[in-house]
Amino acid sequence: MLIQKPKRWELPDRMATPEELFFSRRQLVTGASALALSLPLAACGSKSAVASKPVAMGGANPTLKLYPAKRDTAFKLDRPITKAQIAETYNNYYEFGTSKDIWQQAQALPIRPWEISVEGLVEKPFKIGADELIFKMPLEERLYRHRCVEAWSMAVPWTGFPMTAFLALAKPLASAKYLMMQTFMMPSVAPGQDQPWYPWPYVEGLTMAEAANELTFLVTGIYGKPLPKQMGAPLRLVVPWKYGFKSVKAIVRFRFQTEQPKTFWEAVGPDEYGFWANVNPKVPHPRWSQETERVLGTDERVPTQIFNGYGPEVASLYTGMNIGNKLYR
Ligand SMILES: Nc1nc2c(c(=O)[nH]1)N[C@H]1C(S)=C(S)[C@@H](COP(=O)(O)O)O[C@H]1N2
Ligand SMILES: [Mo]
Repeated sequence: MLIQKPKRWELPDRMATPEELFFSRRQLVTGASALALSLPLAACGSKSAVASKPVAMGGANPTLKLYPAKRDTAFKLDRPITKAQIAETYNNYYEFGTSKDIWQQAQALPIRPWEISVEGLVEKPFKIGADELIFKMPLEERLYRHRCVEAWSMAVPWTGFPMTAFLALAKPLASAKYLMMQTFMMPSVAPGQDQPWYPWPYVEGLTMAEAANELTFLVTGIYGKPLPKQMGAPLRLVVPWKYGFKSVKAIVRFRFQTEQPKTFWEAVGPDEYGFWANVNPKVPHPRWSQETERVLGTDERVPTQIFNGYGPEVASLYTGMNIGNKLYR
């Protein structure tokens, strides 16, 4: 490969971590005290305090026998699969801290039992245990690319079930326009949630047409095994044509509604992170280019593709929609 001279926009990830910069900027603007400014840093640095908490083991995993699930060979990659050891130790999960190194902290999350609420505009609202849901759903393995808005990427074998299978169970009404998905709220185990300047709990959303797209996947596993906690166990969303922040982890609530959900990152920085967040190399983030991406586990940068390469499957979702650049932010 070509060794490129770093360009101005080729920020290391720690510089590209959007929200850190966003908050320090905002605090400067509002003239907050040095103490307030030090709080996010202290939270990142308090690893030892977090690590000393007991790790919640939960019960045995009754879904273990479902893995590995059969691979659906329709989903192909243009690059090697990222090594498990790399993908499983380089994570974004702000509930457990703002660094990429939170995989140990995330083990504190108790994931059994785990109740999921299905509510809003559905035939009949219900609650269901994650294990029970997983047993009802048709598990398969899919190879997908993942592109974070911070300009790094990976390619991994997710195990999960199509959102369409979940929709068939949830039975949304025709009046539903959006699907809102929400992460757990448990500040006692997730120290990030003690940081009141974030709009916890983490919320994401899709239009019903996006939710019903064949690529939209609810993930329960990776690398032929149940999902590790740091990657969003017991259940997360994966929408591979959108920036990674759309792929909300550890879901406890699905709500069908008429209003567009106010998402976590939109609430934090509306000029930088929007509802649509479709991958587009031509629309730069306000603070860096999106034209290339660093492939985890390599020294390579590769060109970023429109819709992360999934245009044939999803571009038609957006034709005729007058949402301009917001489509890509
Ligand atoms: N609840 C929750 N979900 C989340 C996040 C988060 O901080 N909290 N980070 C998002 C971002 S920015 C990315 S890139 C992916 C990272 O998924 P991974 O750690 O499995 O690679 O999760 C997304 N889902
Ligand atoms: Mo991300």
